[in-house]
Amino acid sequence: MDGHHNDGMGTENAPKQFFNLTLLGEPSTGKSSIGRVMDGLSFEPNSLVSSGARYTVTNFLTNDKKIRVRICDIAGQAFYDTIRSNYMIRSDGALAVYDISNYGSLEGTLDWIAQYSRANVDRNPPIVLIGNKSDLDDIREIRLSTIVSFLSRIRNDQELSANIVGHIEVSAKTGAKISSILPTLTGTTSHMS
Ligand SMILES: Nc1nc2c(ncn2[C@@H]2O[C@H](COP(=O)(O)OP(=O)(O)OP(=O)(O)O)[C@@H](O)[C@H]2O)c(=O)[nH]1
Ligand SMILES: [Mg+2]
Repeated sequence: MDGHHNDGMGTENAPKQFFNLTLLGEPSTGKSSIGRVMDGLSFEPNSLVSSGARYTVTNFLTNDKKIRVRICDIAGQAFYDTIRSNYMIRSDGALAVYDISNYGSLEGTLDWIAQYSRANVDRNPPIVLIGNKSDLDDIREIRLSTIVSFLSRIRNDQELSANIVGHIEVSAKTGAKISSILPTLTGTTSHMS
């Protein structure tokens, strides 16, 4: 496991606690790309397939509140469920990422959401559903109406008991809406777009 430290906001008043953010979703949906852009790095068109999990730490300012976020980027191809769950425990919130141009990637988030919710069953942390690659609008396979029914399916699933707090379409490539992610997840703003 490697990582880098981006402490661009000074350390004097930095809170000691981390907000542990977990990135979930099928391979190639853009989890690592979103993580990179949230970290203030530039979009990398030739992103490498992740293996295992990677942690990075970044400071964010949302509504005048400084939060220190530790992002755990899990490889979509982490097939072994037990290993995958180990990366999910003690998480404070998650992004369930799908690709708007790939219908299967939305269905694929279900397993991730179920596994994440089981791993944190005692605390029920918030999850934001993220439709990435909004720049690929001309080849989109997922519309907002699909998301509305998908979300009500999840909310009515007693067994799943997943705490989905919002949905946002973003683009790691253009940077669109990336800055809405944390406010939505931490409850400072709500989003359904
Ligand atoms: N057009 C477009 N391509 C994107 C966007 N985000 C990521 N990609 C591309 O999609 C591919 C996969 O991106 P990654 O960030 O590596 O995806 P990942 O979810 O981390 O994949 P795994 O590590 O295999 O689970 C790469 O070729 C990215 O350049 C986006 O917003 N728009
Ligand atoms: Mg990755």
